[in-house]
Amino acid sequence: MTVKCQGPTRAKGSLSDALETHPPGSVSQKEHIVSDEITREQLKDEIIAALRHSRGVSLAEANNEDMYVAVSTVVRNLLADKWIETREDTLKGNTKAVGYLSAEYLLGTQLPNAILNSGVPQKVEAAVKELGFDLNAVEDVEVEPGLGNGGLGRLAACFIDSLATKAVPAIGYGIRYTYGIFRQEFDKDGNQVERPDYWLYKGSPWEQANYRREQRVGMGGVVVTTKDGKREWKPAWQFRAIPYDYMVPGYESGRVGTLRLWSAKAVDEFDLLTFNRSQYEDAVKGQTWAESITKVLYPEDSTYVGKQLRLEQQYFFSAASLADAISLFYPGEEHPDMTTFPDKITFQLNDTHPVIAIAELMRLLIDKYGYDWDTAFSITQRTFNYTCHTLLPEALEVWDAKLMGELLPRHLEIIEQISDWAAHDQAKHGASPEAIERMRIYSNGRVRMAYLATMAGSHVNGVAELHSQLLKDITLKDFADLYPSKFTNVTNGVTPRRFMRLANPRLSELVTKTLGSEEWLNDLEQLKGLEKYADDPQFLKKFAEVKHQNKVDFADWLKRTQGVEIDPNSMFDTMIKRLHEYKRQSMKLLQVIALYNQLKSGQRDINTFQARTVIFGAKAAPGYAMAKLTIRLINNVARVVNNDPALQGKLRVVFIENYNVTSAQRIIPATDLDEQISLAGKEASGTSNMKFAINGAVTVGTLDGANVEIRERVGAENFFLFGMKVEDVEKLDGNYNPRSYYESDPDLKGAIDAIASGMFSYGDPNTYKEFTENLINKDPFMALADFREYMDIQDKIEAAYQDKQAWTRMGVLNTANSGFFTSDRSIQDYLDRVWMTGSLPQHK
Ligand code: 26W
Repeated sequence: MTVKCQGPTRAKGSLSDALETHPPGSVSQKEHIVSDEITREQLKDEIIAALRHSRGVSLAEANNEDMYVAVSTVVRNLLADKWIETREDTLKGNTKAVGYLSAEYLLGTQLPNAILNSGVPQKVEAAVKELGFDLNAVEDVEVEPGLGNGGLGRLAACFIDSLATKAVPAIGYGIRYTYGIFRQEFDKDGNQVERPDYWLYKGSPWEQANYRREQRVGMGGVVVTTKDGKREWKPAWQFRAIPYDYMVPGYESGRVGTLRLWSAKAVDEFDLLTFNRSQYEDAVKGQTWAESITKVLYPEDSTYVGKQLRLEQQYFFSAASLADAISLFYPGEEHPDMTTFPDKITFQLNDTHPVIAIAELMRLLIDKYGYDWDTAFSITQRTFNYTCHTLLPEALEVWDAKLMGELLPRHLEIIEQISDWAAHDQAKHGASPEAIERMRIYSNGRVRMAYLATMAGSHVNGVAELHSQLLKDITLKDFADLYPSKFTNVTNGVTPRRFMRLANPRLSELVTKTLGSEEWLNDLEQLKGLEKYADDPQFLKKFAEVKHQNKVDFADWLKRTQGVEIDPNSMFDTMIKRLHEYKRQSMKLLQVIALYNQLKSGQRDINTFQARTVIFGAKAAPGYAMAKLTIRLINNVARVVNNDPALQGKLRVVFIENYNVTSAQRIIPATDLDEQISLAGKEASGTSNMKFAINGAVTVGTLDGANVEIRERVGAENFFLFGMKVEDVEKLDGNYNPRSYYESDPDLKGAIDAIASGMFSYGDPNTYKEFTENLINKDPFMALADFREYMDIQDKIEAAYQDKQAWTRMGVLNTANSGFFTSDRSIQDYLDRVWMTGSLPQHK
């Protein structure tokens, strides 16, 4: 019995006229991927068949794991037709497609999202129920693919969801790491312990190895000059690049996009000759070496590590993706007309990690397809766009030319030529010799990937207005002065399907009831319609009830998963993000310890104190010592504070173990106050801030990244602002004496002295010496300078929280005015400002 999916309706009108009337990104009419005619009976039959055929078990024998695979298989099959149709449309090339190149995708669990975007969530849930299973328990079986570190990886996942939902012809390209971001455990002393994340332990029903599209990627070797004077690269090693395809179902667009993740394998897996010479290990050396390329994700998320394997990973997926795109749009053509390539597909470089793709396309155009340098370069420039996600100098990738020359000798040659071309072009545009020197892509044995992307691409964008401005004013100033129209901004966004509809069904239901339809889910600005209910006591009551029930759920989950008790009637004050000094988890900790000291000393009355639960979630890069010491301190402050009877449980600190997308989906809907307290000018954008605002939490934050735009849109009166602005930081930079703040602020001194006294280390004064010394003597991100204002704003917050209705009103106005922060709007901005602009931006 085949389930009929909505036939290829668009077959009638050609894609072009469809797109004429519906420019890219505008979905004509709502279209479910799976036809509504499907019945629960049909779904039940399909699931039972999948249990028998793909799991070899009867319904009676089946457990949640069997059901997870069976339901996943059935939903995949329901999406298959639209997947094939979408792919065909994408390749018709009537409209330019988008290739999103990202070394990271933090996807989160797939089954709930696929069921939602299939368009028949209720029927699937009912079918599973009638088969005697609880869909939530079945969904909990799934291990999320942790193929990313943090913001950048999750943004890529939100973007491919929005590309499919807005029916933009697109392909996401990345790496299928066998081991994703490490699983974090805390040992008995509260230290972070990294465990391997073998997420493919039981395979994944969501990936499909697509051997027909495997590619070959070379590395190492030498470059020779052919008899006709051409340069030719002779790689020493060849690797198989196996694409694993993932469905990316759009929401109500009737489209299913593709995420193609590359996995490395040896060309000849096994060297029998060596084996027969009983050198067994050597016989498989090739295989293990090859597979090591895509074995594990680098767990650094803002500190560049110039390791060869990292460059191998970057080149491997960039080269495989380019070869795949060319063979997709010029199937079987030996001599494709590559001058049309930039009109068929435009590539977005997700930070500098895939920028080597620029040199790879130049190599293909010159060495393989025989184009002259200038033609090759203009094609390349029109093909690539670069998004920068950071402001930290230590996060900018600068490769050692020697290392790059050994692995990619031909690419280094080409980059040297681009570097010379750039210097020449900059001189032509009136740059001073000093500026040209500063802008050098390749000099002193170093290759600056951000500069290569800026000069060899057509657009450069930051990820929030403040960030994009700082890129033009500081990080890439010389380039912005010369090529102003190359620079633009696209403020980040998040998908409301996962971070509202799936994470917060209660709020989603209230919003749908109040607005009268679910259209807000792919037109999030409609949330504005809630504004008029901000003073409606009934609505406020329901809104507060939703938040409270979410807090009860979260408390249950925390009890179940970590055995920790928290009080849903306390204020849930959350800080979830990677552990990094610029994000200033340390300042949050100092505030908690100061509170503790004040409550212990009676300086603050425990009886009137607003009960508060401080929730942390954060992984630290394994090599980042200060970050790991901070994690240990947070866990030990929690141990002391939570077990101090004097506090009557009114101040509790919780550290969520192994913070990831799944736990974010549980914490965010349950949060009252969200902490976005980075030093102004350091957080490029932030995206958790957007997720919290959409889910009705109120933010305490600095004027940094997208906090600025969130505050502008939700209203200054619904945002707790504190701290130095970028210009204050610049003024203080260079003559900052943190010790003076330590000595002049008793709360601050008390908190730091408590740490140094051994209060959180069983009396040992040395455990956190590095931490306290670093703060008092260096404090690179000025936590001490912003501490007082932070303490004061927290007092205002405590007072504000007393008035539940007023607080709820602020939550409603955050939700109502956060429609802008949908990733659908970000994608539309990329379409308008970067991808569909057709021509190269004209320079003066
Ligand atoms: C080379 C090591 C490395 C690895 C990852 C350097 C930098 C990165 C990422 C760019 C770091 C990252 O995730 N940046 C975050 O990107 C988010 C999405 O744009 C922003 O919202 C965050 O502010 C930014 O820190």
